[in-house]
Amino acid sequence: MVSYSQMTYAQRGKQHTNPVAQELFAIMERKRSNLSLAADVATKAELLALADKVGPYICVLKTHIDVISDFDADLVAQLQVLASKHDFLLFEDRKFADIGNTVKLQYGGGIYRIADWAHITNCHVIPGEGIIQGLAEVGIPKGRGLLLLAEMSSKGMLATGAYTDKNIEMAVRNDFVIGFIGSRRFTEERDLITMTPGVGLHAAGDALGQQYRTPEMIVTENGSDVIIVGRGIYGPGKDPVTEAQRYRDAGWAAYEKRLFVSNS
Ligand code: 6AU
Repeated sequence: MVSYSQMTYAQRGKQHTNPVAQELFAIMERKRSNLSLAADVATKAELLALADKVGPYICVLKTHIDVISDFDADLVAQLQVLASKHDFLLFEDRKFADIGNTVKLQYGGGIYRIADWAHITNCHVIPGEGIIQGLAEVGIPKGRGLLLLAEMSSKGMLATGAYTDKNIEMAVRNDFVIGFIGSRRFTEERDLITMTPGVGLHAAGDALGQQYRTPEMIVTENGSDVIIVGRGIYGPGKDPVTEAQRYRDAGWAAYEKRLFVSNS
């Protein structure tokens, strides 16, 4: 059997059944980019400026919308305009972690109305499978997709072993789940996309437990599909456009190397 990591993103998009996954693979192929920007900035103006500058080089813009000090509905409208202009998806990194009934309210309502605009969001499965079912009730009618946090990138993280395995089992049997946050390809049972944070070309980590690995380790060796990069692109003294191009090229080269190595 051919592993999903031996197939091109275009091939995987054509045979996927989830609309968000289809669109993501198509964007990756069109833009030759498996780079997601983690845009962890503090204001609306900074977020919009960064998304507009880096937009041409990414397949996914990842937000933490609750850290924006002057959030308003217009920010979402403008992010949607930028997503169409530059051809990327919106991923709200909300990390839901409550019972099904509560996450339904958090995902669909409140100030942020995440399900109305975020193509992708993510959750911990610590409460059990009801969290996926609650989010799916809101997200499926809107054509959204969910990632499970099967692992984390930080030092001492507790998502390992049997807990990671449970994530995989739940992902396989829930169509709303399009993949994982984690460090590697997790299963061949169906085509689940792995997105990996903790990516850096130079730094080893930060003072608060973040750990970085290179695109080659993550995409070529571990079979992950999307690299998520934040401070490596917009950190102090960096030019975001230059760095985004660098990470886009490194991520794509790592993917092409994976195809070459696994098919030869
Ligand atoms: O590249 P950085 O370290 O500046 O940013 C990494 C981004 C941050 C984190 O909230 C997020 O990735 N993240 C996640 C996600 C995406 O869910 C999981 C994880 O295990 N580690 C991690 O850093 O926005």
